[in-house]
Amino acid sequence: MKIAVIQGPNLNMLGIREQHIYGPMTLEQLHTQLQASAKENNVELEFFQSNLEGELVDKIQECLGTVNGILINPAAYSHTSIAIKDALGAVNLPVVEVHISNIYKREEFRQKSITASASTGVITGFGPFGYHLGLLSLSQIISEVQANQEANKKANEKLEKEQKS
Ligand code: CA2
Repeated sequence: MKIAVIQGPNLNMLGIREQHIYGPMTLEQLHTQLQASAKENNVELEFFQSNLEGELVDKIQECLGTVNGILINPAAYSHTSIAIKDALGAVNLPVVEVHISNIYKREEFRQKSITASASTGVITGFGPFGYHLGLLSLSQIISEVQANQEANKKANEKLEKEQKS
């Protein structure tokens, strides 16, 4: 199973500024930790961070046919980007949106996520641990999707055999 971890604008600044909001962990440290727990669960991760909306859209489009799910923190674009919401909808993959801070406890403009409606679920306010929760839930969802696809395939094969005989 392969998952893309996509990080939006300014997340490359984690641990460097605004530690009172986002904590002391750098993005590199977070990715190293995430990689370790993914490895334990036989999940392959691919990491991507960009400050540019179009690059994030391109990356999401690339996920079609290359990964089984997307773990994304669209950061400030969560509150503004119809382009990212549409890209997430277009690839039609399981998506978990993560926010380090609790966006509902913050300024009014952060309390609405446009991208969230294209996600399977949202995790917000658990700090960097939210990425681990996101990974766990996403791998569970992907396993369920794969099991359903397998069951459908078998049922169709059975039906075809029955129709032929
Ligand atoms: O809580 C989150 O994860 C956010 O997605 C983080 C975004 C913010 O715009 C969202 O409203 C909530 C900000 C990303 C990190 O921004 C930094 C800015 C300066 C220093 C460190 C991080």
